[in-house]
Amino acid sequence: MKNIIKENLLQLELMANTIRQDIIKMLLAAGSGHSGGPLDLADVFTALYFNVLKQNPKNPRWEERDRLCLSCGHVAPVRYAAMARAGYFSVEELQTLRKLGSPLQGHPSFEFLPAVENSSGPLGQGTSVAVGMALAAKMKKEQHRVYCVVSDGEQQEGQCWEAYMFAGNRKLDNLTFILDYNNMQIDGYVEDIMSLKPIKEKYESFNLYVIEVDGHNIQEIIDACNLAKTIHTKPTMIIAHTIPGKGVDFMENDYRWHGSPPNTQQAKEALNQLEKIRMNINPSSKAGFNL
Ligand SMILES: Cc1ncc(C[n+]2csc(CCOP(=O)(O)OP(=O)(O)O)c2C)c(N)n1
Ligand SMILES: [Mg+2]
Repeated sequence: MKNIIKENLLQLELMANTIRQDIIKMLLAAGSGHSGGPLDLADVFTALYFNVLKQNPKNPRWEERDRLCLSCGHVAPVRYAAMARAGYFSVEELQTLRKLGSPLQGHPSFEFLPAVENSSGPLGQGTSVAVGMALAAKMKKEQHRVYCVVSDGEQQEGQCWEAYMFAGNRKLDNLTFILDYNNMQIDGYVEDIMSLKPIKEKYESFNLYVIEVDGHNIQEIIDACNLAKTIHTKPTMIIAHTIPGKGVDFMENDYRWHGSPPNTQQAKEALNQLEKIRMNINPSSKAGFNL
């Protein structure tokens, strides 16, 4: 696959870092919410919103847009931060996360923010919504693609497998799932609670085309999304191997950060660490932040 220009890749890596910083600030302001999953999905959402998706942030319901469903709704902060940075709404609005009446509900609400495509929170449901959208596009001979981000703990929901079975059966090759394979769920490690292995073979037996990527390598994520467009007669599942809490050492690989926000001191430390990472990506790009 063709490499995207190195400078562009650098910009995307900086964007993922900015989104991680946004997530920390949002969670601090909200005083509740999920840290681990959103932080690890920053690279996936950067790839989607800043390279992959056909979209128009100023006209979010543009008919020809690609649809991005989020099935594991609790990781909403990463989607909101990516949307704000892409121009769907102001970055300042991120501070209203989880506030009464805000478009940025704790779990995405189509009613409050139609640009999210689907309301989600109950795990599993988004997979069926995405399959329905992909089927509808086929029936109407529309050219847009449907993307759906799912999580590994979510794979324990039977509904996911009904959706995959249907998608494979109907050869929905306009549909790409991305799995956040971070080995973390609400109260422990997926491997200990209910292993998904052998996950690649499971998906393949449901007639999905499977690609495995390093979920923190933006180039690999983009390449996989492009490869999926060339696969005919099968939906694609991109397994993104990720580290929960990515970028903040005391949050990484610790399931207690699944559903906890940082306090002020932890947020300061997290932002310091992320700022150091930013300086390593590009020393002349200091973001600056205030708490
Ligand atoms: C149907 C349903 N059952 C239970 C829950 C409660 N719940 C919310 S997140 C979560 C853990 C899911 O694992 P994963 O999405 O992999 O967690 P993460 O990687 O974000 O820590 C659970 C059980 C839910 N939202 N929906
Ligand atoms: Mg998980």
